[in-house]
Formats: sequence, C-alpha cells, structure tokens
Amino acid sequence: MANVHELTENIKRKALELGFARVGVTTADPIEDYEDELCRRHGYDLWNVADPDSKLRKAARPQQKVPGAKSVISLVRAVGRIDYPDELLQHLGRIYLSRSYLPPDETLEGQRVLLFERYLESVGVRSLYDHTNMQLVDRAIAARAGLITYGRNNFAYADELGSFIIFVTIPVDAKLECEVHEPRRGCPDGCRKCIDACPTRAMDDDGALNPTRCVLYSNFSPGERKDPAVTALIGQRVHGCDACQVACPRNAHVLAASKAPDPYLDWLAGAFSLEEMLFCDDAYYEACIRPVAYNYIRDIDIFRQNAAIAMGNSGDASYLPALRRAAAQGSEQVRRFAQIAIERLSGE
Ligand code: B12
Ligand code: SF4
Ligand code: SF4
Repeated sequence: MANVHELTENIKRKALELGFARVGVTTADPIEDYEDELCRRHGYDLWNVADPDSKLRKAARPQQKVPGAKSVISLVRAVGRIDYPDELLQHLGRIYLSRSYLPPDETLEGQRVLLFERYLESVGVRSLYDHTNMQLVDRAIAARAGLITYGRNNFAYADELGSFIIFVTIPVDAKLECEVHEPRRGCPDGCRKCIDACPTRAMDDDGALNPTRCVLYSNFSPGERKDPAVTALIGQRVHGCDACQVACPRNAHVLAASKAPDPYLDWLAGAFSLEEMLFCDDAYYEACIRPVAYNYIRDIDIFRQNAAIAMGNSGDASYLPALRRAAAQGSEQVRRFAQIAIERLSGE
C-alpha cells in the first residue's frame, strides 16, 4: 500500500498522463475571505449571496458543500494553443469552443475526467465530483493549491499557459498530501488594459467584475432579462467574450505562439452563421450549437434572440431581409429583438 506522499505523486502523474496541463492538491478547508468579497461586490445578488447557504457561498466551503471531502484536486486543461477560426471567435468565447468547461460525460473531455476518476477508484480514493453542476470555487482552490496567480481581470493565470485555462475541481474522500499557498495577483504595476478593453465596462477601476454587465450573462439571460444598455455594447458575441484576456500582456506569448488545428472547429467555421442561428431548428442546434454552447442555454429561442441582437449590432444592412422574416414569424421575444435590430440597421 502506497504512503500518502507516494499516493499523491501517483495521482498527479496520472493527471498529467491523461492530458491535464497542471495538477495540484489542497485541503478541503473553507476559502478565506471569498464570501466577504462576494457580498462586497456589485451584481452578485442575482445568486442570492446575502444567504450564507446560497450556491456560490457554499461553494467556498468544500467540507460543508461536499460531505466527506478531505482533500481537493485541482486539474487544469490548457486551451490557448488551439487554432480557433476567426469567423467563430467574433461570436463565441474560446472556453466554449474548446468544449472543456464542465464537459458532459459523453464527450471526449468528459471521458478524460471519467478516466481520471476511474484511476482514483483503482487506488482506493473516491471522487466526490459533481459532473453536471458548479460545485466548488475553481480559481480560489487552484490558487491555494499553488497553480495560479490572479489577474486584475479576475482571471486565473498559470505562468506560461496564460489565462486560457479551464479547471476541473475534484473533491475526494482521502487525506492526500496537500499544499496551501496564499493567493496573489501577478499583474505589472499600473496596467489596466483589460478594464479598458471590456466592451460593456463590466469591471471597476480595480477590476472587480459586475457579472450582470459581463457579455456572457447577457448572452444566457432570456429576453425579458436582457439589459438593453448592455446588449447594445456586446457586438456580435452570441456566447461568451474574451476581450479582457486578449488585451492582456500576460497572454501575449500564448496568442503569438503556434497553434494546433481543430478539425471540428474548421468545419464549424464553414457551417456557422448568424442567419442560421436566427432560424435555428433542432438539427442545426445539435450539429452546430450544442457541441460548443452546451453549458448555460437550454432554450434554443435564446440563441435566436442572440443572433438578432448580434445582427443589429453589426451595422450590416444585408441582414435586413432575414430580420424582417424573423420579425414576422418568430416567437414574441425573437420578434422583439428582430424589430430592434431592424430599427438599428435601417436607422429608424
Ligand atoms: C459565476 C461564474 C461566472 C459569472 C461571474 C464571473 C465572475 N468573475 O465572478 C459570469 C456568468 C459573468 C461568468 C463569466 C465568465 N466566465 Co465564469 N465562472 C463562474 C464560476 C461558476 C464562479 C466564479 C466565482 O466564484 N465568482 C465570484 C467572484 C467573487 O470570484 P472570482 O471571480 O474568482 O474573484 C476572485 C478574484 O477576483 C480574486 N482575486 C483577484 N485578485 C486578487 C488578488 C488577491 C491578493 C487575492 C487574495 C484575490 C484576488 O478574489 C476574488 C474572490 O476570491 C466559475 C466556475 C467555478 N466553479 O468556480 C466560472 C469561471 C470563473 N468562468 C470562467 C470563464 C472562462 C468565464 C468567461 C471568460 C466566459 C466567457 N468566455 O465569456 C467569463 C469571464 C468573466 C470574468 N472576467 O471573470 C473560468 C475562468 C478560467 C480562468 N482562467 O480564470 C471559470 C473558472 C470556469 C472554469 N472551470 O474554468 N462566469
Ligand atoms: S469577459 Fe468580456 S464582458 Fe466579461 S469582463 Fe471580460 S471583457 Fe468584459
Ligand atoms: S491587462 Fe494588465 S491589469 Fe489586466 S490582467 Fe492583464 S496584466 Fe493584469
């Protein structure tokens, strides 16, 4: 039987063998200061954070949220070296195009997580990971495990991988060899390029994010909750935004490095268009939308609304015939956003 040190080292080696770029192990103790910070920031009341038992607050208390958790394994997938086609990047964020965020079990990335859990089981460690829901606060756990520093833009940076990293955070029932590091920020003095690059001005002067102004929040909100002051600023983004990462000097080397092609994304670049999304049916959703945008939006109508908003923001009058058709035949919310887009494009 391996001792705790050997067991931990074997688990870390297996994670690297399975394609995770970084792996760390930390305690299941509560994350200090996180809940205070959450309550101090604007816009987080939508997660009901005044309630100590609310989802986000409990996510900072691993032992309480996940009964039986004794250690937490932080796994990092690196997604910055994929050759994302520009046609897709203007509409979708890299994290979603990489298909790595909370990956469903039946996907390749989901299988990677399952293989890791199978290994844990084979060495007598039980994974308590929730495959479908937000469970623990990924970045704070990774910071405590010593894997990342923060950026002013709230992102977690893993030295040469930059911020183009995604976490899988696995609480386990065994006491492994844990590391505990102090969180810190790694930005050069005086830099605020991320804050200035944000299209919706979602961050204050120190970078604290107001989530209700972040593009992704607008994207996944149903029509009646979309804030017109934000939708007018999101450009042609229909699912996610990378502006505050792309502007960051800490990512310049990742963006400049050579990339590996992703054949599915190359195919998708030819098949994806705002017009197809505006009239999206089940077949198009399954082939072109769900594979890269499975996380947040379950209602296809929200994608149709997002397509109408993006067309309206484009300044491209060639979208007008499609928008007129949607304004005549879409659902109430699609008609509403198509009408707004028509007014913007025709200068009415
Ligand atoms: C809720 C949520 C959202 C919300 C709110 C985002 C937010 N920043 O809070 C919305 C829907 C808006 C959102 C948007 C996005 N998200 Co999101 N989201 C989450 C989720 C579920 C929780 C985040 C959270 O805890 N927020 C609460 C705030 C208070 O925590 P925080 O942002 O980490 O802030 C901490 C830092 O600012 C830190 N900090 C900063 N500087 C310093 C300095 C010091 C000294 C210290 C001590 C601390 C510190 O202190 C804060 C509190 O601990 C996580 C997944 C998870 N399970 O953790 C993903 C996650 C944060 N999202 C992720 C991504 C990629 C995105 C988007 C880029 C998606 C997109 N392309 O559009 C945007 C980016 C927004 C942004 N600038 O952060 C990734 C980030 C990966 C990374 N490298 O950091 C995560 C980790 C998912 C994952 N598994 O990888 N998201
Ligand atoms: S992800 Fe986009 S909208 Fe959100 S804070 Fe960053 S730049 Fe702003
Ligand atoms: S743009 Fe500047 S301030 Fe913002 S995260 Fe990058 S280095 Fe930090």
